[in-house]
Amino acid sequence: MTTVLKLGGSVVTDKDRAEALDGPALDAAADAVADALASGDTSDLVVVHGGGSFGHHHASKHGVSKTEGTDDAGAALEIHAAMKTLNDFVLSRLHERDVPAVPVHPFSAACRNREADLTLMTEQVETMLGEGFVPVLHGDGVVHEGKGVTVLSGDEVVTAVAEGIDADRVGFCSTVPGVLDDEDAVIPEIRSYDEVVEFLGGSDSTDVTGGMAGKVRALLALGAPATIFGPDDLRAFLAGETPGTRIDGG
Ligand code: IP8
Repeated sequence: MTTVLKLGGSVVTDKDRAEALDGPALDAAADAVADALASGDTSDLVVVHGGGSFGHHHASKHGVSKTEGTDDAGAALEIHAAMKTLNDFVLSRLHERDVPAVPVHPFSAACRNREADLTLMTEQVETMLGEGFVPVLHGDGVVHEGKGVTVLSGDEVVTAVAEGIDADRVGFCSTVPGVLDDEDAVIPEIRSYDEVVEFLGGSDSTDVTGGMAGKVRALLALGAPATIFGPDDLRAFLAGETPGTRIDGG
């Protein structure tokens, strides 16, 4: 059973301060991952983390987004370096708990064409899993035909890696406990975008920030069932449960 787990950037960093971790939240997530692997509840696990106060700070400083690129290698390197720093923190918290985590930096394994279609190499991820490692990927900069370097969100990495390795389950640990309706109650299951369009702002709403609408649309198109849940439900997800909102486009 192959699982892809996204740790939201807002979960593991302090978004109000540049390059600041949320240490207790990252420790709690690393504890949950280590316990799930030690108990055998989870076996083949890929972790992806977002940018939080690391990547986004540098990307906005240089005016770089998913659609606006830079051809300044120094700016691209600054964004990438910030994400590598966060990746190092995530890896070291996992290693402290004997999780055999290894890095995969999408900057060097991905590209976008002129139509913004993403290609992410995943053979190395499969080989790492086969060797018993836990690959840890992240949102990053990505070279983009005609635009230099643009932002690659952790959400895009999740869908690309899940498709590439044919994952069985996908989980998004986010700051909210799931997709919420207009009374802030968690919607337990979403099978089509039409069911939730009234809560997510319309099927043509733009999503440049990795918001919930874009996330739901991408997950409905994914082959594997996905779950969006809050940090308190991470252990339940890793134990095989489907807390929060289950998204399955069939
Ligand atoms: O936090 C963004 O990843 P996200 C990565 O998943 C960068 O949107 C470089 C800002």
